[in-house]
Formats: sequence, structure tokens, C-alpha cells
Amino acid sequence: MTSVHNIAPPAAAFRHDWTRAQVIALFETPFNDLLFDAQTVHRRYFAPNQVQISTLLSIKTGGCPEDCGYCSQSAHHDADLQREALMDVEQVLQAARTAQANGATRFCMGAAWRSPRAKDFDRVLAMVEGVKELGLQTCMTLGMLTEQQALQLRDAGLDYYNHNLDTSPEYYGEVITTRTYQDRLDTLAHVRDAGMHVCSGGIVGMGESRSDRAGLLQQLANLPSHPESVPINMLVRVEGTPLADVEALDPLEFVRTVAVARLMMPAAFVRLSAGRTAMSDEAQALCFLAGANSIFYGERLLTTDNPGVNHDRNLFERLGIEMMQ
Ligand code: SAM
Ligand code: DTB
Ligand code: SF4
Repeated sequence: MTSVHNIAPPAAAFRHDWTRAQVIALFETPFNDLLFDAQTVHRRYFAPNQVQISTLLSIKTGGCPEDCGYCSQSAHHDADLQREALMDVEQVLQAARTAQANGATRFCMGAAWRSPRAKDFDRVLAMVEGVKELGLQTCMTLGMLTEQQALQLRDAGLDYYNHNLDTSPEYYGEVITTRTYQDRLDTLAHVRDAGMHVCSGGIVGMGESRSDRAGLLQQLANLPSHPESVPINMLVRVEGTPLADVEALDPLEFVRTVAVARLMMPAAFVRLSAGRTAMSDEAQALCFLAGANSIFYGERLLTTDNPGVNHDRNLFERLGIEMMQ
């Protein structure tokens, strides 16, 4: 087995030229070596016992025209979901204040859109301005953006834009048919060019192969610059969606995915994202050891459950983890 010890280059030389075979070789590293290497790299760039805390809010729920096979909010599927129109700014600010009081430093607002419509955009910009004024970092995920929309969001004070590649280019068509991989790459370029931080990751446990998981990370790391934030979601299997009955992924393979993300994008925040309610505390602890240093915090993700704040506080206490300020 190839040794990957001391794989991290100095900051100026972060790699953007990974081949699929090299990424697969990382995945195939014996577990102890992989976690040791990932933790070693992690400590070069981050305080080892600090985790960044983001809280999510669905600002517009359900009725989405896209057909993403995993998603409860797609109008193509039949999930048991209450549709909700775009929220008022004041309601959003109320939720942001609560998140802040609970210790969140970033507030992420998500909308079930293919892309934002002109008639809604002023309200979206007002949400960014208001949340920013509270002193929180702002993040939004609204679907595809034009160059112009990215600039407007930046001017309103948006710090991060989340737009996931979701999976490898070859598996993508099995999951989504209404927008292309290239559409996603174009939106990420608009976000980057506008000068905002990029939050981009994907979902594992959708029936993809290890090579697909490697392909996702290869795409992310080979972007012109690494995303500042990389959410790794474990599929939440929602009844009524095409992926409801897919076989569960081995949690250790999820941990490996986190470790490989850490090795390939050493200075990025790697977020242990959706799927934590189905994960043991021990599996989550291994994810932190593998270099995950961000979570979604609060009872809800967008439409599905997340561990309660008391559960997470208790877990952090048991692990000696502090919430990053
Ligand atoms: N509609 C926008 C879009 O997709 O671009 C933004 C919201 S969308 C819900 C944000 C991301 O959540 C998706 O790209 C996907 O990676 C993740 N996601 C959605 N449903 C999920 C599920 N059931 N399990 C895990 N991740 C999920
Ligand atoms: C991301 O990568 N995960 C978050 C956030 N970005 C927007 C969303 C997870 C959604 C999980 C399913 C749901 O609650 O609807
Ligand atoms: Fe719509 Fe986003 Fe869900 Fe896809 S992931 S169906 S774009 S809300």
C-alpha cells in the first residue's frame, strides 16, 4: 500500500491536479494510517478541538422544479412535506437571533429554487443585510446564480454561498436530470469571481461507488481554488423520494470520505453535515478525528431532523470539543 504520510504540501502549493487513481489510493489506505495522516494535516491548519457551528433555516420550502433524487422538496417526488412560501425578513431575523443565542456563528438560509427569481431577490438581499447586521456570518443556498446575482449578494454582505456538486460527474445523471454538472460549476465560478467564499461538497450513501466518492472530492479539490467550506452529507433517506430505499453506507466509509477530504483540501472547513441523526456518537467522534471541523447545529436541517442541541452539547463535552467563536 502506498504510504501517504506527510502528504500535505505547504499552503502555497495546495494541489489542484489530483487524478482519480491517486484519490482512490487515499481511500484504500489502512484506516489507522488514513486517520493519523488526516489528523496530522488537520493540526497544521486548525485548532484540533474546535468546531465551527452553522445553523440552517429553510426560507422557502418545497415545490421545487428540479428532480434531485435525494430531495424531499422536489415537486417531482411525493415526500410528506408542507410547502411554505418565501418567509418574511423579520421571521428570518428572529430565527437568526435564536441561532446566535445558541452559539451559532454562521446562519445558512436555503430555498427550494432552481434559481432565484427577480421578484423575490430584493427580499433575499434584505435577509442577508439583516442577518449580517446581527454579527453573524451569512450563507445562502438558492440554486443557480447568474454573475449579476452573485455580485448583488456579495454587495448585500453575503459571506458564503453553498452550491454542492453532490457526486462524481459520471454518477450525477443517475441522481439529477434537470440541471447539468457544468451548470453547477458555472454557478461556483460566479460565486468565486464575485469574491464570496465558496461552500461546496456533496452527498454520499446514494448508491454510488467508492470511485464516485473519490470523483466528487477530485472535482472539488481540482477547482481553481479549494472551497473554503466542504459539506459532506450522508444521505437522509426520505420516504417518497427515489433514493428512499437505497442501502445504507458503512459509517466507516463515511469517515474515510471525511479524512480524504481533509487530506486533499487541508485548509478548508470540512463539515459533517446532514445524516448525523442516523450516525452513532462514536462514528461522529471518528469524523472529528478524521478532520471534520464544522457541523450544522439545531433541531432541524432544512426539512429533516438534526440532533438536538442538548445532545450535541453533551457530545462536545464528552469529546472536549469547543465551539469556535
Ligand atoms: N435548491 C438549492 C439547490 O439545490 O441548489 C438549495 C437547497 S438544497 C436542499 C442544498 C443541498 O442539500 C443539496 O445540494 C444537497 O446536497 C443537500 N441535500 C438535500 N437533500 C438531502 C438529503 N436528503 N440528504 C442529504 N443531503 C441533502
Ligand atoms: C448542505 O450541504 N447540506 C445542507 C445545506 N448544504 C443546505 C442541507 C442538508 C439538507 C438535508 C435534507 C433536508 O433537511 O431537507
Ligand atoms: Fe430543489 Fe435544491 Fe431539492 Fe434539488 S436539492 S430538488 S434544487 S431544493
